Parts: sequence; structure tokens; C-alpha cells
Amino acid sequence: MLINRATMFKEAEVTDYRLYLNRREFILGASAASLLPLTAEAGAPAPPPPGQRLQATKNEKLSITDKPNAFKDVTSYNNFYEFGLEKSDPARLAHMLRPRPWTVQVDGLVHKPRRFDIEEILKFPLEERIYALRCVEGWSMVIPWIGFSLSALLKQVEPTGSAKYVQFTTLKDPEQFPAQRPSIFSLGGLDWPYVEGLRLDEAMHPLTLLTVGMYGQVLPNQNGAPVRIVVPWKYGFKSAKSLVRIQLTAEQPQTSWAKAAPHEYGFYSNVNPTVDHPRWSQATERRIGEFLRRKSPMFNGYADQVGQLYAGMDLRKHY
Ligand SMILES: Nc1nc2c(c(=O)[nH]1)N[C@H]1C(S)=C(S)[C@@H](COP(=O)(O)O)O[C@H]1N2
Ligand SMILES: [Mo]
Repeated sequence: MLINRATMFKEAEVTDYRLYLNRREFILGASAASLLPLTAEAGAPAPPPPGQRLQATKNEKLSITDKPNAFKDVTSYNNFYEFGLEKSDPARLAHMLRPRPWTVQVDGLVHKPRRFDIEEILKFPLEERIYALRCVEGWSMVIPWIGFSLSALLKQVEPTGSAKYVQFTTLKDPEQFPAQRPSIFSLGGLDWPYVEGLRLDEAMHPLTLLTVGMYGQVLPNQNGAPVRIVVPWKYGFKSAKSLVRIQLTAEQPQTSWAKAAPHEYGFYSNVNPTVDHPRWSQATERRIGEFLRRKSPMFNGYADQVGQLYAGMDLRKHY
């Protein structure tokens, strides 16, 4: 992912940022460090505490049968640019995010706008669904998510006839997300908050999962606690984390990556092995934990379920 690094930032800025984080972590971590078990390696992040368990009914019909990745892989190899650029930054800094208390504002072109407390969201009937997350960078992971179809939440606010799109907004708070600090504002070319969007029919599709957990427990912070979206037939960056707002709109909303690099990332971003990213092929992917690359299936394997949504559209143009 990411914009061509060399053009986006000078090395000095990156170094400053690393120093800043290290300093900050040193200060924040100093008291906790003395409590670490003696077996913990110096500098290695402590394993995350076991999260609150969630009851969920397995949805076999909407699950793939691939073997899930190890919890450790899914929680230590993340893209979450609010914490930094490296795959290890989210796990290292995730403790800075406070997922409680939390509310999600659902508004825009709806008859009954309202703010949902996270505890209310957790009361929807929860399902476990195994989906593969396919990152646009060319890797994938299989994750047993917990959540429910976003459509169930959207129905409660009653979208008006003029609602055509849904915009998702991630929390903006530089206190909790260190890479949102103004001094490194242009980090990776993204500006904050992270925004994503779907067409309303995509958002209402049963596969689109409002996600509150994984592996039988609440979402770890680095995976987008306390609530995120997961859109399994699209590249991973559409699946915005740590949502604070879901807004129904008439116009196609802005999305962070399309804003930062419009020639590389489009609004639709459906997994499509026949349309390459301008800087690399999308024909294959590496399943994390495997050695050989696999062929990437159209729509990440969901062509039968979602192909109709794009009937008649040129997906080369609407990438
Ligand atoms: N707010 C926010 N959401 C985000 C991202 C991000 O940087 N910020 N990264 C995206 C990308 S590129 C991917 S591949 C997935 C990774 O999800 P995971 O860490 O749970 O595997 O989150 C997506 N959601
Ligand atoms: Mo990604």
C-alpha cells in the first residue's frame, strides 16, 4: 500500500517520528515494564490480555472453509496507519486506544438518526463468520470474525429514498492514535480521520459485516476495536477500523486512499485479479503462514454472491 515512500516523506521526518514514538513509549511504558514477567524478552511487546468473550452463532453458510490463521499472526501483522506505517506498530501501540466508552453516530439521509452505544451494538444477535481478508498489498489472512450484517443496523435508522451511499469514519484523536499527531500530518499521504465508503446496495449486502470481535472475543485494539466494518469481497483497506460514524449520503463519499492516490486506489476496490495495481500484479496473493503464492479469485471468492452488484460496469474503469 502506501504512496511511493520516497516522494511522500523525507527520511528525516520518519526518523523524527520513530524517535518521538520511542520516547513516548519509554515514558508511558516505564512503570509497566517493572511488572513484566522475567521471561519477556526486552523490547518484545507483552502478549495482549485475553479479551472479553463474546457469544456468537457460527454462520456456516456465510463462512469459508479455509483454516483460520493463528491469532498471533492476525494480531501482530496489521495495517492501521493511525498507529504508524510498520506492520508491527499497531500491536506495539494499540494499548493507547481506549475502546470504552464508545459510541457510533449513524446519521445523514435517514429518518431516525441515532447514536449507538457500543454496549447496544453488542446486543445485536452476533454471528461468527470465517472470511479471508485480502490486502491490496498481495497477502491474505483467514479470520473468524464476530458481528452481524450491517443491514440490520441500517434498517433501524431507516435510510431515506435519497440515500445512495454510506460513509464510514474512524476515530480522530491524536492522543490515542499517535500517527495522527500534527507534526507528522502527511504521514503516508493520508489525512485524518480515515474515511471509507460503500454504495448503499453494497452496504446492505448480507456479507457486509459490522464487526465487534474475532476468535471468540472482542476485537483487539490493533484490529479495529471496538467496532469496524469488514467487506470480504473488497481489498482490506475498505474495511475501516474503530468507527465513530456511519453516514448515509446522496453523493459518492470521499475515501482516504482514493484521495491520497487516486490512480492507485478507487472507490470500488473489489478484489480483481484481472486488474493490476499500477505498481504490482493482483493475480496472486500470499496467505500469511504459507510459502507459495495462491491465485486470487475474483471478488475474493464471492463472485456468485456479489457479481450482480456490478452487472454492466467496466471494472477496469471502476477499480
Ligand atoms: N482506520 C483504519 N482502518 C483500516 C486501516 C487503517 O490504516 N486505518 N487499514 C486497512 C487495511 S490496508 C487493511 S489490510 C485492514 C487490516 O485489518 P486487520 O489488521 O484486522 O487484519 O484494515 C483496514 N482498515
Ligand atoms: Mo490492506
